[in-house]
Amino acid sequence: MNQFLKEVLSDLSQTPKCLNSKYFYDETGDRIFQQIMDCPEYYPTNCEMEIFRENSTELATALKNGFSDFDLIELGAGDATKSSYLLKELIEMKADFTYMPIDISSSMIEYLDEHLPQDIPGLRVHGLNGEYFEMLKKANQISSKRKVVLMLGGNIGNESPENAVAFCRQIRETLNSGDLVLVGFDLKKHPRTILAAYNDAAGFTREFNLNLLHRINKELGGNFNVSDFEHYPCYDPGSGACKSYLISRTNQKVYIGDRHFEFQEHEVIYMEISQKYSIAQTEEMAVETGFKPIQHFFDHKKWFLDTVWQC
Ligand code: AVI
Repeated sequence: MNQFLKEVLSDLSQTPKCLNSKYFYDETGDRIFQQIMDCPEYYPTNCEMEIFRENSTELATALKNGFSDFDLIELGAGDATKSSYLLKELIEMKADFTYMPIDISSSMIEYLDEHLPQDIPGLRVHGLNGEYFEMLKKANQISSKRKVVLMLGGNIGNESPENAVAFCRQIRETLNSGDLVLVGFDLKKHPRTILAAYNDAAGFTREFNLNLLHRINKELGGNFNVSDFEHYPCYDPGSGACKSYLISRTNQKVYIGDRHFEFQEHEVIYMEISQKYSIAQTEEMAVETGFKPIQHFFDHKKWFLDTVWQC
């Protein structure tokens, strides 16, 4: 049984039912996520872009940190738009480094391997296609140079705070004393600003969530009647958890292959968490997971934080 099917069957057997937001990103999901990033309410991408655009020299200096040579690893590099600012700056500084983007998408890695050295002459790229921890291990086998690891986009927010701590600990275990990481956190701000970002007027976030039901229908032989589910985002300013749910509009039975799942009217499927942090909470997380927070970079509204941690 494939991993996607296994997880979906197990997640829909939980109380409350849930699905894993890592499965949002099929081809349609990627396209919808691009629309979310372009919509006026969704601020995190623009904030982090501003940090990279406006602070590229300071960022490059902080990450180079006097190393003569190092490997710059990016977890979930995507098309590397943000990191390109940093890569250009490091090349201008004549830093001796290899950029190692890690991504689950093989076409993205092929694209980066081919295009980045053309766009940024002098850049050495060694793309790694696969799961984060497996590829981090591989990066350590390929080279024993100092490591600088980028974890951008606020992706860490898509883990519960407990899982985020476990994730950082696991990253720390793959690194050596003195290595650096740069982590992007979406910060707590006015609750209405946050809720609006996950409840955009054009309905892209709703489509993003519902697309996972379409994906289950297409790939796993499901028969979700997608219009029988309503998207319900909410933000708890106390805990900083922004969560999205799909709510069954009616009593219904859904088949996935030969398994079926009963839904009561108003029953939920918990879809995604986008956890928001205070600056102090990010610092506590660093210390709790074996890092030392070294330097903070903010956008001008202080809505997003890219923070440098040292092992
Ligand atoms: C990828 N990740 C950081 C996005 C977020 O903000 O949690 C995913 C997303 N979900 C809904 N809108 C965007």
